[in-house]
Amino acid sequence: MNIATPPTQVTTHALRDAIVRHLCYSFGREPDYAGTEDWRMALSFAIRDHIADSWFKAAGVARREGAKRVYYLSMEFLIGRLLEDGIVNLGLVDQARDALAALGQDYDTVLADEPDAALGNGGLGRLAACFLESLSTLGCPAYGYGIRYEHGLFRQSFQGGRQIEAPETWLTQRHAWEFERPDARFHIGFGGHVEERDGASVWHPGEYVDAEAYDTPIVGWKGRWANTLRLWSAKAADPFDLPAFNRGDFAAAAEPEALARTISRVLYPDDTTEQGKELRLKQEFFLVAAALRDILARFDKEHSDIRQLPEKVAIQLNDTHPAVAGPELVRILHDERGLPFDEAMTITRACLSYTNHTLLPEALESWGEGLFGRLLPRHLQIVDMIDNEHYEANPSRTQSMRSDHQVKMGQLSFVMAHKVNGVSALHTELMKKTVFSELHRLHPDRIVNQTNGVTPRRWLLACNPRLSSLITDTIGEGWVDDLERLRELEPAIEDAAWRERFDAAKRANKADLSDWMAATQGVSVNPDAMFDVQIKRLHEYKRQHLNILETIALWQEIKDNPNADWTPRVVLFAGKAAPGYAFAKDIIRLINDVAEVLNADKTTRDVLQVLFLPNYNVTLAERLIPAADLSEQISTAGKEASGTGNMKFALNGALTIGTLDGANVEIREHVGADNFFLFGMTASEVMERRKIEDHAAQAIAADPRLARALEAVRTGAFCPDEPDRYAHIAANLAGPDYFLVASDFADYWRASREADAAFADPATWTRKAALNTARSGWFSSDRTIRGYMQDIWAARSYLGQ
Ligand code: GPV
Repeated sequence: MNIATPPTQVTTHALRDAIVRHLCYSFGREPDYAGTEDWRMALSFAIRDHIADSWFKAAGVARREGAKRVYYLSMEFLIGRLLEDGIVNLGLVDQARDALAALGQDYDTVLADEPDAALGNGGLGRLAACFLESLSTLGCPAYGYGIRYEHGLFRQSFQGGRQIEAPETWLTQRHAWEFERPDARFHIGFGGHVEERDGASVWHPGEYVDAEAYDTPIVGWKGRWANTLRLWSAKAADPFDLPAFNRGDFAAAAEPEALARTISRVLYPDDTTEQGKELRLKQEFFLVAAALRDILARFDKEHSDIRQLPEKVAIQLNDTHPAVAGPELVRILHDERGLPFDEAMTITRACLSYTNHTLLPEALESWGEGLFGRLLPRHLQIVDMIDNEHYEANPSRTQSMRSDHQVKMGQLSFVMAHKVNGVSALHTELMKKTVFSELHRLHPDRIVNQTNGVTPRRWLLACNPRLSSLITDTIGEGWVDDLERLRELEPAIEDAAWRERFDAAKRANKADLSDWMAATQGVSVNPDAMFDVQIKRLHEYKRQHLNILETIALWQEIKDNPNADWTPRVVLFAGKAAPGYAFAKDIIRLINDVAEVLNADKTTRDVLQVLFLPNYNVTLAERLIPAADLSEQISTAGKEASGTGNMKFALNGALTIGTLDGANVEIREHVGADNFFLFGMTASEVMERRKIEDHAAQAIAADPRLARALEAVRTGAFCPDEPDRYAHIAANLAGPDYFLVASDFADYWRASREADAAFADPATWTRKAALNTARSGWFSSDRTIRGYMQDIWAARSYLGQ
């Protein structure tokens, strides 16, 4: 193996030989008998060898330099496929394509064989994956810590328009990227009791489960650095009950293994809603305890004074899910290592920081003290000590972490962190004014903003090769790891010939998507229509129902006047609803029913089509985003912490129709108000509007279009066999309408018609679209990670060391 070759200089020839060698000797298949999966695995291993070289080198540098490491603790890593990511980052696209062709294999077919690893629900998990890639691109020594779920996010299909959930089984297809680490294995305790001995407390857990590590290398741009994603798998501490087996009770003999494994069995299919299950708290502690043991073992190998921990270790809590890291680290430092409590607190706080990802009250985690104390008796005592210490100086306890017999994880995280960040400018300001107002008054320097970002390697270079080549032809390839250089495109945008090339790239992406939809969904759409796309988790605050209502109203208006000059539109949706979220699932079904009626309507279908694509995941996003013209970012203002899909669309030259919510605000500032279709109430107008008791009724009375669309929903125009199927949705929108769909409808309609008019003028539209690409460079996760490194972690880059 030529491990000395810099990865970017590997020849087609060498890569072909490596593929064949792995096919034969890693997988025991001769080329003539190999199937697509064999070729995919062999190519993956050939690529992985080069990633491993970068990885060893990076780890060596970090060890030699005694580097500070960043540890990103997250219950979710939505990494998607990794093969193309590796090939693109190593600069081996041409070589891989040619090597496979020489072996009689098609590159795209082989890449498409890889399962999409969905160890996350949505934005929060995808952000963690983008961050790992940027940490590697920037050469910042880092580990992601998470759980190796056997089943990731469920697979979605539709039956009669209804969402059907099936278990996802990414591990049953062979997975090329992980290395099992039997030597990195820890006993994790739960339950039991606390013994007081000579003024010290000792936790005696009542049961143990083992955490075993699996490592996946995450390579950065040009293979200059690679970090580790370390996922923990639960195994029985004492796997096999031999006496039971010898008695012939085989089920009892296997039980310890089965029970232990339930901890890493499934990802909770929850997105920003509270999950009050004991197993979830067990999962959270399992991740935290294993990660901290691992972090301290690495620290102890390199350093002798535990007081240096904050100089060498930065731990980021991705939302409150890993918040028990606070009390657990205090427990280790105080109970196990004998530091005074105050000092244990100081060190812990200097290591920890916390990212908040939502203000939705139902999504702020809290645990009943009964459950918490049963599972983690010593931690409950420590939480009370932390709470008392923190509030000694402050008699008001309105934002205490211990009220109503609950443990409030947001408050706990805030108190245990030296920095707390929001994920967009608006969200951070709202954190200061609402959920954390009192804590912010006490600690005015603690809250900082780090607006989210996305990795341009996956979300432009890899997913949109046509646009990427045009950009590189125009300004060179420096933009890939210096995304603000996309600004250098602006002069070219004034050139009509260049705009034609930009247009051709988008048109070809749309044609590819149409072909794919025809082949997989049996629906053919007009690739010259505006592709209007809303893809994200289903949630009332994200307002997919606002979009479908507006689509219904448009359909009604086209029917009234079929010969008018309508701008053709294809309205595309994709996204999963939490299995227990009945209202969100009904919205999916409504959209599917509407699609069926509209797509069959001969008078309107040439200008308006609707499609809900099943099983939204990272791979589908990579297909849809490069082909989008219009990006729907229409959440109720104040509810979407940031959004990251919004950034991916703008970067790929889609125009946003959106509210002043989350990062939309900053996107609009960057791309320019002229290149963004703004509508709707602001966050403060939303709060005022809710005070009007009959706000929905007023809005409906004032807008005949809205009234008519709602009436169609209420009376079953899209489900004549069961006319009252959606009466409850119509009633909700006419009644409480907490998310203010009715109140924002008229302005949304107006903005949508402006988008139609702009799209009807291709020269203007292309200019706006290209300006979105040129001005979205700030939304690179490289910029975000630099912000965390400077303002939160005090971490540095070791590139070139
Ligand atoms: I809390 N988010 C998520 O995907 N899952 C969660 O459990 C929680 C938050 C999302 C927010 O909803 C998005 O606005 C945000 O862009 C994303 O986290 C990343 O910050």
